[in-house]
Amino acid sequence: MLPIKYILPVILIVVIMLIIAIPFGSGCLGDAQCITGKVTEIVDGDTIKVDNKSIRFSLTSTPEIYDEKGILAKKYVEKICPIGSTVLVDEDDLQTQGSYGRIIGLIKCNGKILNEEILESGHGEISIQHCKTSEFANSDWAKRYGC
Ligand SMILES: [Ca+2]
Repeated sequence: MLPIKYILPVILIVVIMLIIAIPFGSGCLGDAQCITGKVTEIVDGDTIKVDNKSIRFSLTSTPEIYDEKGILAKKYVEKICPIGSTVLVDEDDLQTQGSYGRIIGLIKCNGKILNEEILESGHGEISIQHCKTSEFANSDWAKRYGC
């Protein structure tokens, strides 16, 4: 048994360690890349750059940028996750081959999942064809939109 005067400091240390560990523990699913970085460019409604690396939103697709709807989708992403925001990229463990040199993943920004937000806002559509090849197909949002 520890002397009573050590119990409080030990409890305090444990609590502080838990507080530090919690944000890291709740990061990514699976074993693929888990990247924390800053948004350096909004390319379009389903692709952004994080520390200059291109990230394609898993399971979602927005119209091309030369289309009016594509521009609106890009503006929406800029609004909810502006350049300079800190994001967490959870690479899709079932699509680590990427897409045209882009990492495919789930992006968390300002407490939101961008993949989900782009669907919920009506700016994008779910990529049904990838439901069988995505780590995130069983997420609540993916199922809600048709996976
Ligand atoms: Ca993952």
